[in-house]
Amino acid sequence: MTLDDATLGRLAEHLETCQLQARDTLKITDDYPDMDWEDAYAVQDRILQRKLARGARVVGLKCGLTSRAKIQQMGVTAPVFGFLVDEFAVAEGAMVRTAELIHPEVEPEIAFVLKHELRGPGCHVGAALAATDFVLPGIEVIDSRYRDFKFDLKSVIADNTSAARFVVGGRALPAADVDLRTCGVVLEKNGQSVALGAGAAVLGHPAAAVAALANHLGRRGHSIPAGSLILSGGVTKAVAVAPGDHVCLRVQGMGQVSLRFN
Ligand code: 0L1
Ligand code: MG
Repeated sequence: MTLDDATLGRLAEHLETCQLQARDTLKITDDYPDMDWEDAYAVQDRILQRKLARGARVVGLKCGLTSRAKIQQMGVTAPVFGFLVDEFAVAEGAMVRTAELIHPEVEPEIAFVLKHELRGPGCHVGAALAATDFVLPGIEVIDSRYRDFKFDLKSVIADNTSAARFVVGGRALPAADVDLRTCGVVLEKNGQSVALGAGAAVLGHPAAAVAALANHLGRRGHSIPAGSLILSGGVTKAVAVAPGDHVCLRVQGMGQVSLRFN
């Protein structure tokens, strides 16, 4: 750690205020170039503590930057992990208010719900699948608090990996009933297909992202609790949305889930 407690708290307050007020900012490493990975996750933890203190509930976890498309789009090198709280959750087919967001983009994801706790290090695809109760389609709405989505990995980790809204829905399937590597994913905006992919785009198998999350938490003395919902990361690049847009994600064998924006 290179940052003291007061600085971590100040950065968390700054980034969370930007999120709540839909205001953008410059990346925080501009002012704190020596910030390390621990500092970055510590800022994220403090944002979570602020939300919990106001009565928020953790409803899940997320993996980000887990596909080549996303890594290339953002010019970064490694997966990142964040939290999902109830204020981010949107009902299937519901309206998302873009006035509450800075520059929202949507990502097609495969969501996992665990029936058993998953604890790393040492987790692999098999362990993640064995711990999975079911999988279902999910759309994540990301909204980096950084101006023009210009950031580095540490800044984006501190900003809770751009988490803003998400929806899950469609048809929940036992993981054993679907080949998550070859299942096709089609993201439509206003009735036109705008991004296509297959599950294998996510680290070779979306369950590998869940295992990576368990290993990340395990290194910090935590685990993924039974019952957790996990977004495994965008299968394709993210797609910008604007008021009036309707977005629908279809995942092979798992039906569809949609969102509208006003
Ligand atoms: O969920 C994600 O893949 C996003 C991670 C953060 C980077 C971004 O804002 O694109
Ligand atoms: Mg995502």
